[in-house]
Amino acid sequence: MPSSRQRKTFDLVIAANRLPVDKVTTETGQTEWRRSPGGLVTAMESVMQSQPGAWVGWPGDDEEAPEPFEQDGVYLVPIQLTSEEVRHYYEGFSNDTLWPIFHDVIVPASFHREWWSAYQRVNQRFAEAVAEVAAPGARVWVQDYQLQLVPAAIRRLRPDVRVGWFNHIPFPPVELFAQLPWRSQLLEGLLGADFLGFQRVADAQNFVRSCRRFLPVDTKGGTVSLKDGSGRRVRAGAVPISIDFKGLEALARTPAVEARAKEIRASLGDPEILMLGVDRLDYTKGIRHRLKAYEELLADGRLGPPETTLVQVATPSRERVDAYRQLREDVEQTVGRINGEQGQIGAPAVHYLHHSYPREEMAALFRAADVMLVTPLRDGMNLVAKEYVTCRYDLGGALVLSEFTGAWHELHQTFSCNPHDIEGLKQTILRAINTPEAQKRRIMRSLRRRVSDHDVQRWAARFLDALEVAPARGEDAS
Ligand code: ADQ
Repeated sequence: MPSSRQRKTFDLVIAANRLPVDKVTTETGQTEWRRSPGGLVTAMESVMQSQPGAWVGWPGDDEEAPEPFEQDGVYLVPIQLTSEEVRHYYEGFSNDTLWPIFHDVIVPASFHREWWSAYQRVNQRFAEAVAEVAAPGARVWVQDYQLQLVPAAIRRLRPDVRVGWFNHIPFPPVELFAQLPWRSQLLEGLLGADFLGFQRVADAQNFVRSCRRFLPVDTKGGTVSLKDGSGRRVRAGAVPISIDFKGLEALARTPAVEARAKEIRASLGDPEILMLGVDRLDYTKGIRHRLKAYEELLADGRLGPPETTLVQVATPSRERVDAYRQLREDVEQTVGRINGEQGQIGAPAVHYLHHSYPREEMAALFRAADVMLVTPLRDGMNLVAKEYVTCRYDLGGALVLSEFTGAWHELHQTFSCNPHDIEGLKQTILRAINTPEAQKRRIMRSLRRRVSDHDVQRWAARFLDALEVAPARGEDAS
């Protein structure tokens, strides 16, 4: 309800772990907020053009959060977290409990009751902030696994609003979800929503199966009917996320990006085959498997520098979580070994870059690469795959894509791989190199058609449409 501070209210409210801005300190020591360039921000821009909206999120540090402020037409509502909450809610429960369980337990999950307490507390804080800025009957769109208790908490505070939730990561099979000591509470939290969106049909099905197994509900297709006397029905469905196809393609076509792509190839010694990997440094992304396959191809003499080289860009990520520190050590050791054994003076076998880059540089890298290696062991979608094909308006290049990504379900005409099968992955890489150009161009054309028809603007519109038509109280959902 509106507070005594008379906050503004909005018909559309986004709640996401992070605000869509980063805090930067200028040369004069002043604090400024700069728009962070994620896909979600672009998607929301398209929605918020027609109506103003609010965005509730964490500014990304443990400093005192500022009062709500407006930037680029969006009303930003910062949620303050203490350093202990950052450790327990964010690094702990979100990234060391939920993330592994939702990604096939590639590394073991840690369970700590104090992390769970912090998760509950922070989720409640998000819900209260949403309740304050939502206009009567507003649509609230909650994002991702960090905020699974928010839908029910909002419903308790504001039964008049319509709540949607979108899961950017996979939803695990019942057998893995079952490990969570707080599985029922998480499901109950989600069932506060009217519509729950997932990347794949299989993710929505996994969610519905978990509801059936752990809660007293009825399910039919993608609809969960609550038996708590409310008569509520909640709908779960697949709405795969995408990217800003037009915006990125336009950037890739600029002369500056074209020139930079040529410059990159030249500075790598104009190799015949430039392979590229671009990932957050995360154990889900299959970087170790990719490097192993590449190392074996070099050792077998099937590939080698200077004719072939691999650029691996690995964005720093979650460096205070042990599994991520370990991964970084492993990857850097492997890169060192490959270069030590297979590199030549002036021609390393792997160029490893542990940095974040501006969008222009990423587009230039995509334009430069002959083979894009996207080999996750599990990934909700993987936007890098879609970005690569978007930048290849020349129909050049080849995408090697893991079956375990959401993207594969849309782009399966590509060079598919199972990254656990190192021998198979090696063969797929060679196939991506050796397939005749005409055939590769046909493949690239069909991949691009898919992404251009299903861009991020369409994703946001589809989600909001699904939220609109999701069954209301007591309605027949079949
Ligand atoms: P992520 O796991 O972060 O996202 P991804 O979908 O690949 O994975 O998105 C990463 C984004 O970061 C891409 O836009 C990419 O271009 C960018 N990026 C990567 N390295 C970069 C670098 N060094 N410099 C600059 N930019 C870089 C989660 C889920 C995914 C899901 C998305 C969206 O894990 O499965 O696709 O959310 O829902």
